Amino acid sequence: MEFGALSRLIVISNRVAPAEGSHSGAQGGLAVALQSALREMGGIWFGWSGGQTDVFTGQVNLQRGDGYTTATVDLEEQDIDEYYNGYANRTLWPLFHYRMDLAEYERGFAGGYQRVNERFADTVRPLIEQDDTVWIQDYHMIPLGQELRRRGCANRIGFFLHTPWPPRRLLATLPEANELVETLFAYDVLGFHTAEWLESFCDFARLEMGADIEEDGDVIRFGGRTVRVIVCPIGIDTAEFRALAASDTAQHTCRQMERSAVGRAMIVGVDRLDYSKGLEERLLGFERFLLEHPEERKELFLLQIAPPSRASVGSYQRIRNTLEGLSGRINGEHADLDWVPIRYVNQGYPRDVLAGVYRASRIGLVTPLRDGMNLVAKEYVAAQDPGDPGVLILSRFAGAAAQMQEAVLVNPYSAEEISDAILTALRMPRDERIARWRALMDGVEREDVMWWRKRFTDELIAAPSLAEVD
Ligand code: GDG
Repeated sequence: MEFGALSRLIVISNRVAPAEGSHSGAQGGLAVALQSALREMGGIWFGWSGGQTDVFTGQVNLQRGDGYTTATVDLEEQDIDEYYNGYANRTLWPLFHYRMDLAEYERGFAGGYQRVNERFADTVRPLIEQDDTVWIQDYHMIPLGQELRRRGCANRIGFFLHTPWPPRRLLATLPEANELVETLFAYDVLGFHTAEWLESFCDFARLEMGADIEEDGDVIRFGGRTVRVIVCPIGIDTAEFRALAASDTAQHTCRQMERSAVGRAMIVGVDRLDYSKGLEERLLGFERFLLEHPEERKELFLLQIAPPSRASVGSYQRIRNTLEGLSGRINGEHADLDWVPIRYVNQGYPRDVLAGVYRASRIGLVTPLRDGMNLVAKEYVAAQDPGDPGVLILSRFAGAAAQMQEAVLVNPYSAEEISDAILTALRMPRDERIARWRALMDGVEREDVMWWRKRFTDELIAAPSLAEVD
């Protein structure tokens, strides 16, 4: 079904991409996809400005741009501490990535999260018109749908989770797990990247809360509400990324990297500096390769790009220190006069430079311990030279692995598997590299980010609205 002529789209997420002056090459695929949906349907993108105010007033900063409007609001310092740095980044993010050891359970965080979601609901509710379709993004905003319902919003409201959904026994450790999951029944459609995350959600709903699940598993009933659950894997803007990889900057970067590699094979990793990305295990797996294959070791090196993220959270400061120590130790122990095994870089680069780096790399090493999807794996594939592509090594615990079975799949906790996979990739004949890449690229092209947002919005628009049901 195509978008209804009258239906505008209201996208709500923690942060908002600017409506004006934005160049699609400068930002991620998600922003590009949501912008294109907003331009097609018209509408509003609402979220936190990233800014702070002394006293929350709910005053919205509206910016009209090319086809849609952004609406942002400032938060108080306590809101930012409890909602963003607290519940979102210290509680839900680690828990949803199976890291109970890092998850902090504090009532203050849970209270702040709820308060900010109520504040968002108060602020955005007056902007929503009767026929609008509302699409809420990610774990920062789980209760927002329910808060909108409490404020009389009978519109179609969908929720998409960009992270994994944890197994039910893990989620049950969260003190307010049931209340939080209950709020998800305010939505009409819930989207997950993989069948595994969706099944974990259904397990919790059924076994911990007594929800009814229809036989084919895609409709759940609880507390008088019926919710449709769908697997809807996000993709990248493949056409855009291919164009980036063919740009002058990318080609220049590619040549520069090849020159600096002096005939050695480059392995690349690109990740936000986050403990979920398996960076420590990756470096140890790479070191294992150096130890197990002394004859090959000076034939390759690892470039790890890891721009810092969420630096005010202690667990992120710790992982940064650990990686600095580990990369320093490995380089100290293995480097030679003319060779350093790891180039560890803590800064971000423009996307066209990244595309050139991907293309110059013989191996893309993507080994998260747990990841909702992982877009770097898809970007790596999209940037390759079809006649001489590199090899993707991918964690079986990334959501992307469900779609990317032709990658060399590894268990990222096993240094031995990472080491074996590097050897397999290095020795892979060109024919096999091309065959695997072609199969991966077909998927990356078919299920791109436009496909993703259309799949979700089509489901949402097809859902019976509360206004129709009542
Ligand atoms: C969440 C979920 C899910 C990285 N370094 C630079 C840079 N990046 C870009 C990459 C990629 C993006 O950041 C990272 O995307 P991922 O998907 O790998 O990971 P998260 O940030 O954790 O995203 C994830 C995603 O949401 C979407 O649903 O796939 O599972 O965790 O696009 O290229 N970009 C630039 N310079 C860098 O140095 N410009």
